[in-house]
Amino acid sequence: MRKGIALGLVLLILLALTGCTGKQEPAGDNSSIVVGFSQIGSESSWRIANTVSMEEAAKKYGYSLMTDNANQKQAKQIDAIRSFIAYRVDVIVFSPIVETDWDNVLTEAKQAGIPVILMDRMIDTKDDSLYTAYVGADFYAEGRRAGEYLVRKADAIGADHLRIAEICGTTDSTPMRERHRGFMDVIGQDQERFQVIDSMDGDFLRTKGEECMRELLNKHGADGIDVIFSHNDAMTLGALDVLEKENALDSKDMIVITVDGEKEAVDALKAGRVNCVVQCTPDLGPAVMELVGELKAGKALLKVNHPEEGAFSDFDDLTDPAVEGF
Ligand code: GYE
Repeated sequence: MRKGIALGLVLLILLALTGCTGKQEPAGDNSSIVVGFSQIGSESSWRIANTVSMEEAAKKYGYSLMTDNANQKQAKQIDAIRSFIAYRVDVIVFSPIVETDWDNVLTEAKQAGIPVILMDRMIDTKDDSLYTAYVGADFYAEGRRAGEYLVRKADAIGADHLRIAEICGTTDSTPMRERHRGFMDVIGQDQERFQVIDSMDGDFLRTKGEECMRELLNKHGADGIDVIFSHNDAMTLGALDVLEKENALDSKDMIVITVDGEKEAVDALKAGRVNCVVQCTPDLGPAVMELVGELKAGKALLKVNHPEEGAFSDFDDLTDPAVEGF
């Protein structure tokens, strides 16, 4: 009997200490809500700005954020998610580097009762219950915007045959697949006029963008390329470095289309080195933390949450202060 009372007391003290009394968190102090965040890496300015957005938003909402940087390795992301499960975080947020092979670890999270929010990229799964919500860009729409710009540009300059070199993001990642698909769905309507002569994997890295551009110049020569469609600014800036170093643009006009909208790329647009910047916002932190709050309040979440985005190009008034990068 005395043993039972003692045990009850210990339990009560533990509940009081851990705050697990089933009551709502006191307003203004959310620090007991732990968000485990697995980030892909630091491959681009986009990624770095995205990490900052997550950290600042978590701070604003008062949540404790546990961040792990996977340095571009899926295995490291899986390890991080497993350690968040072991730690029993309240919510797992992660940006899947590629779309495939997440079912096992996400089933473990589900069995542990920990909700998962996908941030930035999607997964390929037959079981949608493995994630609670997705916050990220509509990459297909971004690809279409790139294609629509090219059609408009071709009309404006009266081009009837354009040879396109595509520098792609990480193979099997959502932005790579969907930007390509959206772009092709627009330009593929007119295969006589728009010919994709090469598609290379630049892994969203500036250094790989340089490598791809060198290879493209070796294979086709500057004269054989009319358009570069690059899936992110980092690779575009790397490609431009090579083109300019090789003086490849002296006698040749290339149409350069890029995605993201970081400051250096928007400055390159203003300077006439780039023709079109399709925007992709890295500032996803506030929307993610808002969803964490809704989850904790027991609300049902909207499954897919896209930010609003657009594009800047040489058809716009580039002195407009609204034309700026992140
Ligand atoms: O475009 C690129 C980054 O997933 C949207 O990843 C993101 C992409 C972004 O490395 O710069």
